Amino acid sequence: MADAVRRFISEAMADVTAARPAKAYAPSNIALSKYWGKRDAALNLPLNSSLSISLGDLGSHTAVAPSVSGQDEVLLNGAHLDPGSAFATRALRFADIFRAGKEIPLRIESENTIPTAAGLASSASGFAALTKALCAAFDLGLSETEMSRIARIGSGSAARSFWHGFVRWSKGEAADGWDSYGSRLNHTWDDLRIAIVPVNKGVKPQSSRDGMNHTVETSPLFAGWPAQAEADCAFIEQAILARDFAALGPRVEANALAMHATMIAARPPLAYLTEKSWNILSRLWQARTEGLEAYATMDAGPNVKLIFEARSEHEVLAIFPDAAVVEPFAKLSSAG
Ligand code: 2P0
Repeated sequence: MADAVRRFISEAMADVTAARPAKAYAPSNIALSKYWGKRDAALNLPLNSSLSISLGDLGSHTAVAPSVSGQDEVLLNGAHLDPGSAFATRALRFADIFRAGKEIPLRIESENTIPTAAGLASSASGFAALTKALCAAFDLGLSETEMSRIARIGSGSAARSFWHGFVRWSKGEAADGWDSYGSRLNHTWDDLRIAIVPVNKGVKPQSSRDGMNHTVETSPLFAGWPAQAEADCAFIEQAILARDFAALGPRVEANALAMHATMIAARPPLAYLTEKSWNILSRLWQARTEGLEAYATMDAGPNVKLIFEARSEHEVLAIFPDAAVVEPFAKLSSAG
């Protein structure tokens, strides 16, 4: 039997027989409190809640249109993909949740303004933008909450990419995942900055999905993770509401390092962080002993992201001149 989300979509799609051209944008997001581990792999239901900051203009633009060739077509960053490739298969399988056996050939075209698969969460913005574009192409008129719940099935972190600013993805309790979706924190922090310190723009050796499952199955340190992550998420939300950077920064970094510790303890070990990543962390920790107030977070890839306030930007760039600084609350240009 279909799960609750699939039943919901099939009811919304009941009278739909064709797509119209539609475009959508979704920002990428960086988790300040991480999602790592699933309680249901098919529905992408997490073992713990997570909280992210969206990256404004850095994200995915996705267009969906009827395919004139009559065959499904998937393009990524301007290139036609083999329909059997991993990315195309995942995108088309996701579109099938909407089409549910109906003959509606689609052309799906996605452009990332961030490097794909380098641990900068392009699957999050990609599935969020694809969900928005499919909902518009089929004229479903769904809310962001409803779309977040659907996008989660494509990629868990996509549940957090429907809003700018801070977003909390509550893990939910229901077995069918109905209460597991993202919601925006009604709180801005104009001075907050994220810097991406590039280590490697290439494709990572192991997908976060495989890495997550391997860690849950084999890491003796994983048992302590879900409760700690839940506590970190609540603490980080409070620090944001209080706009208390001295509380926020250290907990963001500790949460990321605890996640990486669960991976390093997996058997065999899983290490997304490379020697360059650790060198960046060493330089950061040294600078902190000299007064810098910046903290690091790392995802399923080697790049290091720094979080700090505007007053530290000059100092951060002096130490990491190749860092790309993002202003999450700046007025957005094309992002919409
Ligand atoms: C996060 N990551 O919270 C965590 C931190 C990576 C490390 O969400 O299997 O691509 O598609 O649900 O969403 C990356 O995992 O995994 C991720 P799936 P996803 O941002």
